[in-house]
Amino acid sequence: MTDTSKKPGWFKRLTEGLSRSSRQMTEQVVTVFGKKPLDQAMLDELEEMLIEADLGPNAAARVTEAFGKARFGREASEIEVKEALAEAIGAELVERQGRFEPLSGPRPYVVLFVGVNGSGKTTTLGKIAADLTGRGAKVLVVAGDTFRAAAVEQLKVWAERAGASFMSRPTGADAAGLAYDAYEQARTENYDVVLIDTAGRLQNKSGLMD
Ligand SMILES: Nc1nc2c(ncn2[C@@H]2O[C@H](COP(=O)(O)OP(=O)(O)O)[C@@H](O)[C@H]2O)c(=O)[nH]1
Ligand SMILES: [Mg+2]
Repeated sequence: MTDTSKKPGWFKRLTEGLSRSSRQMTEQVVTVFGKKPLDQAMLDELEEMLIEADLGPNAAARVTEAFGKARFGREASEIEVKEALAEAIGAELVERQGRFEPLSGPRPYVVLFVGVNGSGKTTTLGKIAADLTGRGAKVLVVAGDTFRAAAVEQLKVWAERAGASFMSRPTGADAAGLAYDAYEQARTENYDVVLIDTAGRLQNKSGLMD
């Protein structure tokens, strides 16, 4: 078992950090846009803010354009600014929304989380696990990031919070073997979903991806 005394602190810091960054961002946007008619300089500033908030330059440009289209030359109240920005960001996400229906179709449904370090694999896995167990699914969370001990601990916290089962191996163990065994176990024990975390890698590193 992990040292449970550490968990609330870690989780609290995480959620506080997340809400702090989105709050700062919103306050910044409202300060810049709430007071006068929207002009190009303000749009440039918005684009910069979005890039600083890690949106990616292309997405930032698209969101800024959509926001500008709706608001250019107009003064807006704080609530209107927030709504217009939320709408522009929402539209950006809808386009990329894939069909993710793990609870319909054959079981177990297996999801492998891949991507660059720090892109949010483990956190997203935790959120999805919580959503699925909340809907009554039997979920197995697998620590396929066998590279770092801390990665295993981080995922274990998420699994416990979600009420999901958890499977891991000692640091350095073969990740593919673990994934295979997890799948076998999920089949025998009638799990609905298997969520497999992996160590970070760039998508173009085909050796690592394989
Ligand atoms: N603002 C924000 N931060 C996030 C989100 N998801 C993850 N993070 C943070 O990004 C960092 C890396 O997340 P993690 O899930 O460990 O990424 P991984 O390396 O891909 O597993 C952590 O500090 C997370 O708290 C998100 O949706 N929004
Ligand atoms: Mg991770």
